[in-house]
Amino acid sequence: MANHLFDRLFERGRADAPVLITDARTFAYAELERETARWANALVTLDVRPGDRIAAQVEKSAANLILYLATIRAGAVFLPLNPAYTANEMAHFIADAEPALVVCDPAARKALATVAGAARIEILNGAGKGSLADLAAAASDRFETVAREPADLAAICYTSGTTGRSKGAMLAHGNLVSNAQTLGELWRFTARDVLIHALPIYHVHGLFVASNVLLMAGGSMIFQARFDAGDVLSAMSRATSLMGVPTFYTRLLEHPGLTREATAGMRLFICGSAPLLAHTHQAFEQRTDHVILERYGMTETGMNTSNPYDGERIAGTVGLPLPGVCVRVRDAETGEAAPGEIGMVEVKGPNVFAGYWRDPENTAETFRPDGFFVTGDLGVIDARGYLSIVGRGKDLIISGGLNVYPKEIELELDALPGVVESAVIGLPHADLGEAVTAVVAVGDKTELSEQGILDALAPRLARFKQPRRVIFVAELPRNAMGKVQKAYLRGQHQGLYS
Ligand code: MLC
Ligand code: AMP
Repeated sequence: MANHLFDRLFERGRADAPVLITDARTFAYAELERETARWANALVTLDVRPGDRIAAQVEKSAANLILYLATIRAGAVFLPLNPAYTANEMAHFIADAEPALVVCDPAARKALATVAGAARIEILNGAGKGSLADLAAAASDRFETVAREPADLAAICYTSGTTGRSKGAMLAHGNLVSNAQTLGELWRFTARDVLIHALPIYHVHGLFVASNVLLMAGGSMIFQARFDAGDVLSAMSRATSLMGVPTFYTRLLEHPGLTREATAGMRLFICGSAPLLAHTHQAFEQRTDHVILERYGMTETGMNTSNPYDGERIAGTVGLPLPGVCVRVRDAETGEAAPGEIGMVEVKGPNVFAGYWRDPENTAETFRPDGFFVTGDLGVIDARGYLSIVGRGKDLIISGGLNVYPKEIELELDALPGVVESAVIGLPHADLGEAVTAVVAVGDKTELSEQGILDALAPRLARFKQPRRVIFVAELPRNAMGKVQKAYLRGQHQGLYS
């Protein structure tokens, strides 16, 4: 079987079978393959060489997916970025990854030009002539896929580090091929499947779990630009499956259209990226008779565990290790934790990434000498082998399935005049799971207001990272070691959004 991710993605799909269904157009596999050839030729015209990084900060669209596939096909490395990032945030990704090309939407071009350095900027689509789409339209629909080995990079996905700056997780062809194949088989995806694809494709969930799995199975995707509960429900009569973050499921439950009848033709609902409350799991089953299948993963590893397809899907757990993936829970003092004991979740397998881009120090720190990757998640394995994620060893907030590292926000807050120091915490939020909340200690004479702080952060941080609320305190609570007691702050303010 082929090693190349691109070859594997196009191995099963029948030439005339639909693969990508958008409001504007349905692409068959053969059409999509030809489009990727055109776009790969366009990239070569722009001097993109194998191994070059191509950064894409664009809204979700068919062209966005085609750019990803064409990048892989041309032997280059795809670097997807949330279109919500500000130019300030983009500056770091571009300086760190040194992409040959930055692809953006027309409205972002001007701001990006101020931070792009030596990188060339191209518009994905639209805004008159001269976009990448125009270049591709004029190019040949034949392209010889550039050979790649399993260890060669296919993508770099940035994931925030504890230092407050994002690190690029290097994902190789072998990582992505093995994870998509394993998941497709485990979840029984076939050419008959139609996935409602409402996730963004700038993260591993929408890009590698959803898109790669469906393509590799020869199935199709109803591609929706963003999640809307009504649109997802409308698509269900034509679909077999949905992948989402917990917010998708809580929002579906709030919609009166979520009924047994509406979901009768669906075979599988999958959830991940953040903890799914057992209550949501049970409420969904009561309303629809479908038992959500929860799985667990992360940018650096792709997926690690999944509840079974046939066996019992247990609410509050993330299931069993995937075939070929070793998962262990380690106690800091005694080594391997016994069943029922909480410890750090560590993983090893063909899914685990090749390290952080140009960051050997952080890479070395997150791997054990025996090759296990330290996830930063705290878990417990029960007697049946099911893993539950019970907390995080890393200081991380997950809001609506998007990760926010408090340190990054704290650095911005601390730089504001009048702020003495700050602590950013996640508080329970019915819609987002956790809501980013700033606790700010200010000096005596400060004139700072909540709105003033939010306004100051707005141009610096993507909207999803901006605090929903700011709480002012005289000073931050600290323990005997002088460490800020975030758990205490979380307890104190846990009802803020209820
Ligand atoms: C958007 N906003 C968010 C937000 N998403 N704020 C906090 N958290 C979020 N996740 C902002 C919007 O800009 C908007 O700003 C306001 O909040 C309300 O917007 P909304 O209309 O409610 O948001 P919506 O566009 O509906 O998006 C919410 C969402 C979306 C949950 C549907 O964020 C989403 O699709 N999340 C999925 C993320 C994902 O794919 N994660 C996987 C990571 S990979 P304003 O200015 O209007 O107030 C990974 C590994 C793994 O974790 O295991 O999978
Ligand atoms: P990311 O860095 O965006 O890839 O996010 C990965 C993190 O999301 C993991 O380390 C976990 O903390 C969290 N996560 C993913 N899936 C789940 C899940 N099913 N339950 C709990 N946490 C999850």
